[in-house]
Amino acid sequence: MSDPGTVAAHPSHAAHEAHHEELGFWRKYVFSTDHKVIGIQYAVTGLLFLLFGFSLMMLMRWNLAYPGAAIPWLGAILGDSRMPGGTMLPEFYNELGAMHGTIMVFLGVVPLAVGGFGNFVLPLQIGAPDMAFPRINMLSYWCLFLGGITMLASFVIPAGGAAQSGWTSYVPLSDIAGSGQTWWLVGMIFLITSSLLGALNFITTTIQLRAKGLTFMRFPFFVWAQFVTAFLLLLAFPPLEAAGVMQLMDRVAGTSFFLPSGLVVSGQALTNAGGGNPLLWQHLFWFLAHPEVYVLILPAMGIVAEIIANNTRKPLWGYRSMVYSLVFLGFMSFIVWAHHMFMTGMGTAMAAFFQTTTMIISIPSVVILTSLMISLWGASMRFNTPMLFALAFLPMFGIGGLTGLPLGLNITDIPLHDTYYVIAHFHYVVAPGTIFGLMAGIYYWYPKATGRRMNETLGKIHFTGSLICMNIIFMPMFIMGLAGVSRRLADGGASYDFAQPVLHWNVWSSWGAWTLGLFQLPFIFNFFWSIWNGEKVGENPWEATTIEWSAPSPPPHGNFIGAPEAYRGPYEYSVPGAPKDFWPQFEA
Ligand code: HEM
Ligand SMILES: [Cu+2]
Repeated sequence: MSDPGTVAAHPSHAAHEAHHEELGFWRKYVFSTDHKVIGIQYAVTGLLFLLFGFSLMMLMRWNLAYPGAAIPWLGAILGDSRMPGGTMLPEFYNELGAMHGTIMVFLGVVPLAVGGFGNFVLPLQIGAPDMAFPRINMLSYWCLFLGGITMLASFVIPAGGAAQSGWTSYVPLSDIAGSGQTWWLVGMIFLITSSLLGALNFITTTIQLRAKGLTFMRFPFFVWAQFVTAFLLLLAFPPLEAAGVMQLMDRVAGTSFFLPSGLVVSGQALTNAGGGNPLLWQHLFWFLAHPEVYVLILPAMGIVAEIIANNTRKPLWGYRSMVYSLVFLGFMSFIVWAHHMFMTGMGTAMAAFFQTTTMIISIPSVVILTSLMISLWGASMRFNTPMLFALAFLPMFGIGGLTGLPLGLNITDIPLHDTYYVIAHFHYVVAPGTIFGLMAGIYYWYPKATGRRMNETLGKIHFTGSLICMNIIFMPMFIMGLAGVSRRLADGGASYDFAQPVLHWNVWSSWGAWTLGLFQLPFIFNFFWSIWNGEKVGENPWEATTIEWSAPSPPPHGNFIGAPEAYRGPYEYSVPGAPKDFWPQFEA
């Protein structure tokens, strides 16, 4: 950071420097190496993909509520290979289902939660001028971009459309599926590469670029959450990258990593060498995908913790135990994966191991959630939009988490496996859970990114509608699942006799989903409108304590005027005897 006095004394030098720093449009906004621009690129890309994944789901919900009923004008657009006469083919439903899952997880939530919030907020919160490796940061965004383009392209390629084998791409089905699966694999390889590059960058940045005085135990909880998330990405993704390459070779190079001997497809024996093991894919997939669920939830938890501390005007209750829980949870998340595989006949000894670790890993989540709830005790809260989303996160994530326990126990998972109960359970975690956390974060840090606040009235309409609709969508799915209705059925169970008494819930769920779509319109409007018309704010509009609020809004290139320093813990609110009700980390 240059001393302002020096600059004033050498105006010509300053002008010279400014001239060199002047970047053209492309370098400044497109191929930028500034973490804030990259963060916004990630966030906008993530939001667009969330919207796209959401649209796929709204189409699916039509067929689930009204199986076989035609949607006339869409039939004309999507063509006879998908919707002949406007009626959805089951193959097309499978395409929508596989791609909704893939897109929401890998192109929606992860880019927004890790790429967007991690990139924009983390360096600011630790008082760093940028990420440790700005060019690698740019590369990781563009890998994501290529992955996204590949996935999108798979919808329009001539032969067969996008992947249809579920976001889990179980073999042997996916090994012998149409060419969309090859595109899916190539896309995933780009997305995984992007995450690995990002993870390395976050870990190095967090350790190396901390402001003076910012010890680990003075980290805002959000920084901890991103730090642990980065380790999960770094250690869990390589097995899936390897597995993806292996599946690709099975499909295009005649190998049989996952193809058993003597496999008969449509009455004909496959000519590959055989000897492969389908269960190997499940192990490699879930070794990533269980930690991945924490990648989806931890950044949201971090955001919620920041917003709760800020709006209760109190320190987080049990900060240390929250941090220890987070780290413990990170370790444990690598030894629970086979709870997704109780149906594979792993035997009682293995099942006992994995159900025990699964019960143990629920403890740190409970500690974190309970600490956040106790933090609310006795507070005089400010109920602004970020806080409302953060508060709603708690019971929604709670429902998602608690309903997961029966799925973690062998004996109860066997009947519940592959039913709508599972869909309800994990959507409570990722939809009203994670998405609410991310929404809270958008409303909270928007003023830092733009210098303006989003409109509160529109925010509250967005919040109220979303909270009600989310529950109308997902509550009935528990009922349907307990009644035994399977997931991944194009007709939502209509062809099963036993499902008839609960089918009407599909109609509820679908109308809830479409109404939820309508309630996103105030958000989309607000997001753009506020860029120009939102209330102008200064550096610290929420009167917060963490370091990002000492930078100008929006922060300039290099972020801070003078290198920031941390003098105390992150949440010194309502300190007895202090002149204000908050004592920022960055004030001497
Ligand atoms: C409110 C928003 C959402 C709604 C209404 C919704 C609805 C659905 C529906 C109807 C299915 C298909 C179930 C089936 O065919 O059996 C599904 C599957 C899936 N969704 Fe969502 N979803 C939403 C948001 C999300 C989010 C945010 C994520 C992830 C971060 C996500 C991840 C998935 C995954 C991974 C699957 C595949 C499940 C499977 O493999 O069986 N969804 N969703
Ligand atoms: Cu799991």
